Amino acid sequence: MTQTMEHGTRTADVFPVKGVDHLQFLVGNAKQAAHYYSTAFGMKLVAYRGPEQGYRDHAEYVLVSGSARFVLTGSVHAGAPGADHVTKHGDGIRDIALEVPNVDAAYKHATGAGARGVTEPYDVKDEHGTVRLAVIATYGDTVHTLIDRSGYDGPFLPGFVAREPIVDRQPAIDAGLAPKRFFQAVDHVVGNVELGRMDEWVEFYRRVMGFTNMAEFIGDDIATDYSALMSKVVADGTRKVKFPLNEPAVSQRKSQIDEYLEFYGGPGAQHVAVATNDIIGAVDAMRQAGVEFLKTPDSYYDDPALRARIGEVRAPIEELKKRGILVDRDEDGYLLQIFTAPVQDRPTVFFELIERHGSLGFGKGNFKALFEAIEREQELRGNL
Ligand code: TYF
Ligand code: FE
Repeated sequence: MTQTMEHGTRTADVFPVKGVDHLQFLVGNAKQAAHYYSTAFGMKLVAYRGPEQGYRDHAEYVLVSGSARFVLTGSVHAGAPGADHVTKHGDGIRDIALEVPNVDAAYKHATGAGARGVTEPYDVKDEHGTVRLAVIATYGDTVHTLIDRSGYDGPFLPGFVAREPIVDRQPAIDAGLAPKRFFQAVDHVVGNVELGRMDEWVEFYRRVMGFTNMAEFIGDDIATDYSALMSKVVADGTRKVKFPLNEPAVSQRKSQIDEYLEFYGGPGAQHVAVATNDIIGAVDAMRQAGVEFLKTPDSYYDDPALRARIGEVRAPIEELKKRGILVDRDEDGYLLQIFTAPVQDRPTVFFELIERHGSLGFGKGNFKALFEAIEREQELRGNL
């Protein structure tokens, strides 16, 4: 097979990926986090492993919503591996695991292209079959586990046991207020890296995974005007896996990315966008369950330029305005999006709900309104 590695050329097949397999959150209290993602995010607990399974160090809860899978890992004793990650970063995302068709080939390509290998390919087995895994490092203390689960049909990974949902009734669903699932997939995962390092990480994903730059980016022009950040998006050839990468920009105000880097203690995953097909129902249900969303000022919706640009969308603007849902349109279609406040004590990880109608973008037209909303919160925290 010939591999084309020239800049800007799609590096066909050097690192095929099937999608994001799961996101692993290392947290201070996985039992309570599992409750939060069940009740507030409408996710379903499906698998567990812990001391009861002879797994001595951690309790791990696997929650799903459609194809989105979160693994919440907490230490069950002092000095367990990973406990230092929580001490340093607070609750955060350690692993953005990717499902690949061939772990050995992916690991060999990645490490050959300069990625740091964390764990060489190995098998784990139980009565449900065999899974092959390997781990490579990315920005900060974040890693990508590479997984081939084609030989396995159990609840998550060998060693995990099936678990019943924590809550079997969702009040908002019963009341007809919310969709059965608030979201069904991970749309993108954003990384924050240090000042001046964004292009290196874009290059890392190009070299290591054959990912290419998507057109959407936040450059110098936007950065100096209001965003205080720069951003580029890399994606695999199928556009299933999308990783925007942010770095702080030098500006008069302290960048929201600097705030993250300071409070997280270095680079890490900043936000997870989850794809929904009912953003209105999802926001209502999540808000009712106590999730805080960023406030969008009424002026956003009353701006005639915005109204003209976005045209007709599937819900009346009044319905979006009531909830603070943002709209953006490009040549391919439109999208609806909204952002939560940080979901832990530190101003670090947050979520985005995104409902796409054709648009493959990230809400470029909303950057100004969004970053102003983020900065208002940053100011309230005394970090601007
Ligand atoms: O993923 C994105 O690019 C959008 C916009 O700190 C965005 O969700 C970019 C940077 C940021 C917050 C949101
Ligand atoms: Fe996003």
